[in-house]
Amino acid sequence: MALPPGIAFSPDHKVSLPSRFNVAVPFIDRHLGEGRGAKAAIRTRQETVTYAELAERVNRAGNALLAAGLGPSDRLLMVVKDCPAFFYLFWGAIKAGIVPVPPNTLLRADDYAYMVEDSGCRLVVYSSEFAGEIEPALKQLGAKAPRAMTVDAFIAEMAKASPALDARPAAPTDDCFWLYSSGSTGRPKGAVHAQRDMVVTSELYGVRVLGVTDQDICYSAAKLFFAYGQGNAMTFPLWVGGTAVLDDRRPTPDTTFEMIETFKPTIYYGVPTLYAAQLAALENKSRDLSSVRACVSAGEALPADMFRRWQEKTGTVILDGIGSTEALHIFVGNRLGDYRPGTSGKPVPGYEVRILDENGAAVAQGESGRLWIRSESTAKYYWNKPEKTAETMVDGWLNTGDTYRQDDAGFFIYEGRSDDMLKVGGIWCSPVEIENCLVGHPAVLEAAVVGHADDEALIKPKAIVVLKQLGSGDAALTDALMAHCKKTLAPYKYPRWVEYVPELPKTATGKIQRFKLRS
Ligand code: 3UK
Repeated sequence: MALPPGIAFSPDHKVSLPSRFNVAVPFIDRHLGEGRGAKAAIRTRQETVTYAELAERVNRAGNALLAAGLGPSDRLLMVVKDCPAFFYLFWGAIKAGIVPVPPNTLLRADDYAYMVEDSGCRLVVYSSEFAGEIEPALKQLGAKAPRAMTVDAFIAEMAKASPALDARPAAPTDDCFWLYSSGSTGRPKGAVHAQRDMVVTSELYGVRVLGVTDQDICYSAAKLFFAYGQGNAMTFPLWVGGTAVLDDRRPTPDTTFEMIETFKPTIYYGVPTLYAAQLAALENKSRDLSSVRACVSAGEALPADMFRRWQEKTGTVILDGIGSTEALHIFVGNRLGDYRPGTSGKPVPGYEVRILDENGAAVAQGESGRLWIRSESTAKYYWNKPEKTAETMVDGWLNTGDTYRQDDAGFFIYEGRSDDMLKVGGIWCSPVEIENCLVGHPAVLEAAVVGHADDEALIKPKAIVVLKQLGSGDAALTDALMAHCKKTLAPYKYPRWVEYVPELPKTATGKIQRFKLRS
């Protein structure tokens, strides 16, 4: 595929961009000049949006945001399900010089109240499905709350807005959009990405590793709010003039297989938890995956056994790759001609990757160490968090927080996190947050949460609880604790097992020693 005018990559995969440009032009407007106006950019169960319609609606959305009083660099918090309006808001904002911030849509009022305040956003646009969390969040902020409207109300504003909008010029390294990422302690951090970052991930991983072209139909069970989903089903197809398939439902084996059979995607992107559930469903009913030329997995490690069972059942390989919100997409990944089950693959061209020991020296081949990466797609900084920025981003290098080693053939093998963070269904889960929630239950004195492997070898949270009343908890209390967590936290965070103990192992300074509880 020819690169858009004015954009080039050097032989060592460094991007060159015009000094003044707007990234909405190569991703959206370019396709009109290249004759794709009538081609489907987005397909959903309800509608098809052509590239011409997309470009016009992006302009209307940008104008509607400007009319709502947002100006250059103002933030738009968009809590939007996977639907075409996600594209209109995201690209309309960028084209108008406004910074879109799409958070995880599974969070609770408290999380949103924090993000509204932290981001200082001027407007919140939300799918009405999320009103039950967004409206209390805004109420909680009282007079400090910004304006808010539902996606439906915003679409009505778009209808009144002009269909023409000039792209606001920016430098390739100017702030463009943010993604919130959680840590083991403290609140989520807004990772600030630049204009060029989506160009880099789309070309280096999308085109050069996956081989995405305008013939591809991309369907991602991982949602657009996740950096993984954003690349999979928005930036990669838009970069090459392909088609994105979106579904607003919670992904289950039934919905995902139905989408694959109906829309016949050529690339399917999932997460290990979902692949496990899909494999279980394939035991009872065979499904037609013949359109799919490649499956991709990320978010957490894909067990080798799952790779083999999937290949046996479907005839396709799953390409596991590790990415992060800060790197924006996959930086070490398997590829079609070069994969090894049970590994994260090899560095994506253009990503410098190092495994370092505690002193910052490169480890010997085969030894474990901390994974650091450097590339042109990594976030510039965390909003309002200079210390976290300084810890994580050092001289242009990004500390991934993951432990890795390389096998003899150069494949990277995941060995766990260097912090206590868990990945559940590919989404961050902080043990501390779950512990705090458990301690909020009247029966609980103390709690520790660790990762525990389920039958599929996938990690889920397990709680080890000390009760106020001596004696062990029973099944009814376990159910009550699980229900308490589901109600208070994003539902995927509840502990799948609860164990009762008389006391927790602690350091001299009283810190829970979670590593002693892992099993
Ligand atoms: C872990 C993996 C083992 C790892 C992401 C693809 O997951 C993504 O971003 P997050 O910021 O989390 C990053 C962390 O998740 N991880 C991700 N993929 C793998 N561990 N094997 C894997 N294949 O701890 C990493 O540091 O939520 C994934 C593309 C974009 C993304 N943002």
